[in-house]
Amino acid sequence: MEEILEKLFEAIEFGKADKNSPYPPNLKGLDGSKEHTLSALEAGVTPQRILEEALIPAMGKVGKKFSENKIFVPQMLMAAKAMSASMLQLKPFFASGELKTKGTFVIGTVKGDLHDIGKNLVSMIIEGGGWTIIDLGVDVSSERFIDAIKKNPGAIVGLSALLTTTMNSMGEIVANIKSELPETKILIGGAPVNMDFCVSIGADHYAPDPQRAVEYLNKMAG
Ligand code: B12
Repeated sequence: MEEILEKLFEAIEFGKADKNSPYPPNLKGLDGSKEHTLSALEAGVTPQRILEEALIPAMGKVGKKFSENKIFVPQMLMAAKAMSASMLQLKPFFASGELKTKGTFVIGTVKGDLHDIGKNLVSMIIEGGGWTIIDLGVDVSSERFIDAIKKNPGAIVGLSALLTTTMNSMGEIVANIKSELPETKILIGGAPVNMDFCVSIGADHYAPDPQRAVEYLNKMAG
C-alpha cells in the first residue's frame, strides 16, 4: 500500500480526524484523516482506492478490535469521527456518481426510543463499508420508514432499539413494513435484542455489532 494510504488507514484506526484534533494525544499536531484524504486526492489516488484500500479496511480493523473487546466505545466513536471527516472529502465523488456504492441502507431508532449512539456508529461504519446511508434519526414511526423505503426502492432497512419497552415498537414496525412492502430486507440491532427475537418478529437478520452488520449487507449485495 502506498505510504499516503497507510497514513490515512492509521489516522482512521486511531481516531485522528484532522490536524487540530487533540485526540489521540500521541498524534497531536500531525495531519488527520481529512488532510491525508485531501493529499491522496491531490496525488491522483482515485476515491475508489481511498475507500477500498484505506477507509474500509481501517474501519474493518476497528470493528474487529471492538468485537474482540480490544477497544471500547470512545475509541470507536473517535475512529468513526475520523472516518466521517474523510468521507466528507469523498462525498462530492459519491454525488457525481464517480464512486459506485453497494446500495442504500435506511436506518433509524424505533418509535419511543431516543438512544442514538449505537445507531450512529452502525451508520458510520456501514457508510465506510461503501453504502449510501439514509439516517431517519430517533423515535422513528412505521410511516416514516415506509415512506423512506418507497423513495429508495430496494433499500435494506436497519432498526435500532435500546429499551425493552421499545422492542415492542420494533416488532410493530417490522410487521407494518412487511405487510406493505414484503420484499424489504430488515436488519435489527441494539443491546436488548437477539437472534431469537429477530425470528419471533419476522425480521430478516440480527447483527450484534456494526462489523457483523456490514458482513450481512455485503452478502446481500452479492
Ligand atoms: C447513553 C444512554 C442513554 C442516553 C442516550 C443518549 C443518546 N444520544 O443515545 C440518555 C441519557 C438520553 C438515555 C435515556 C434513557 N435511558 Co438509557 N442508556 C444509555 C446507556 C448508558 C448507553 C447506551 C449506549 O449508547 N451504548 C453504547 C452503544 C455503542 O451501544 P448500543 O447502543 O448497544 O449499540 C451497539 C449494538 O447494540 C449495535 N446496534 C445498535 N443499534 C443497532 C442497529 C442495527 C441495525 C444494528 C445492526 C446494530 C445495532 O451496534 C452498536 C455498536 O456495537 C445504556 C446502558 C448501556 N450500557 O447500554 C442506558 C439504557 C439503555 N437506558 C435505559 C433507560 C431505562 C433509559 C431511560 C428510560 C431512563 C429514564 N428513566 O429516563 C431513558 C429513555 C429515553 C428514551 N425514550 O429513549 C436502560 C434500558 C433498560 C431496558 N432494558 O429497557 C439502560 C440499559 C440502562 C440501565 N441499565 O438501566 N439513556
